[in-house]
Amino acid sequence: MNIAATPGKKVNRIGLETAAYRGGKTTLCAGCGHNAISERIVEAFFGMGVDPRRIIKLSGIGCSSKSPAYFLGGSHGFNAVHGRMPSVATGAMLANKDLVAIGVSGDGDTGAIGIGQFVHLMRRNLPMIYIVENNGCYGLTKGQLSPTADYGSTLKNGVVSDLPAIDLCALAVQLGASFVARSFSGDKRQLLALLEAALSHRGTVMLDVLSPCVTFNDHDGSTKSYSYVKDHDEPLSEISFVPFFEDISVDYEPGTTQAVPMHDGSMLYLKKLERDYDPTDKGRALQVLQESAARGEFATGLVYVESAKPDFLALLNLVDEPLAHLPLDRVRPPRQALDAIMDALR
Ligand SMILES: Cc1ncc(C[n+]2csc(CCOP(=O)(O)OP(=O)(O)O)c2C)c(N)n1
Ligand code: SF4
Ligand SMILES: [Mg+2]
Repeated sequence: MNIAATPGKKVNRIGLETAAYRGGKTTLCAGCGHNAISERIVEAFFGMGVDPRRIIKLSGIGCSSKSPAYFLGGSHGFNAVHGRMPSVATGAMLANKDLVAIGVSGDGDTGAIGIGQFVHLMRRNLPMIYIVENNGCYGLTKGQLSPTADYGSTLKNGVVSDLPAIDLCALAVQLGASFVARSFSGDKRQLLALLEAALSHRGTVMLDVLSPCVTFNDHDGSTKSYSYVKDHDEPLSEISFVPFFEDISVDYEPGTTQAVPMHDGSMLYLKKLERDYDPTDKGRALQVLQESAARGEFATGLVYVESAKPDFLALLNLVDEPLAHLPLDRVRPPRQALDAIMDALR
């Protein structure tokens, strides 16, 4: 893909225009929340000036998992088997730790068939952005209830969800993800700020985005419809993001605004809303998620962050050069070394 900028067009800090961050034309339904998320991904990667050739897009199976085809057309991509994207992401990052990984999954892909893989990804804190486009149903297979469907909510045909919902944010916080956030596909400002901050974080970013399915789950009995989410969105704070390459000094009142330094030197400013919320307090994060869910509300914004936590690749103590770039003689023990091992076992 040619990513050279057209003269006269607005370019980002690495000289690329927005077109270099777009993908193919969407084939999802008009009005699907997933399309709005793809648009914010394009904006965030353009705004942060990430080189598309360094990015790997990953996904599983579902309408949500189709969406990487609609952004970052010049990046690497891997559309994995249903629920198995975390293993592929782990392998890709182990092979080339210089990549920027963004995974897009669905509430079915993550919360049902992929829950085992999800759990281990969260506890490993692999450096990647993991987005769940959460519509409370299996959109691609015509709208069956997914494990994030709220207890008591209904399908269009009246079938009631009679099991408790899995809260993927609570699970991620509890298991060790170092950046956990929830947003809504219809909240452009909050979602963009979270995506930009996600690109500045080193570790697993789990971003649960409520993303209504207009075709199968946008009716009155649903708690993942546009109108329900709009009416029950409880932002934890108002988020402003200042990237490391912009020299902006922000006036903020300590006490009402919390400044969160990011791994790359960017800053996140969180203006506290109704409650006194501190996203570095794990216990409080879990408590707030539980309390808001019990009220039938969605706490949105940055739920939990632990900037200094070592990521999985740091724990493995890999050499600086990406493994995929090492010549064979540096990754394969010489014959003499293998012979010595065999002799020692005789
Ligand atoms: C191994 C396997 N089992 C089941 C399916 C059928 N299937 C395809 S997508 C899907 C669920 C998708 O739901 P979700 O991840 O929430 O994505 P959405 O379409 O809602 O965005 C299922 C069960 C499959 N493709 N492969
Ligand atoms: S079926 Fe639902 S989830 Fe799938 S593209 Fe259409 S609106 Fe989106
Ligand atoms: Mg879904």
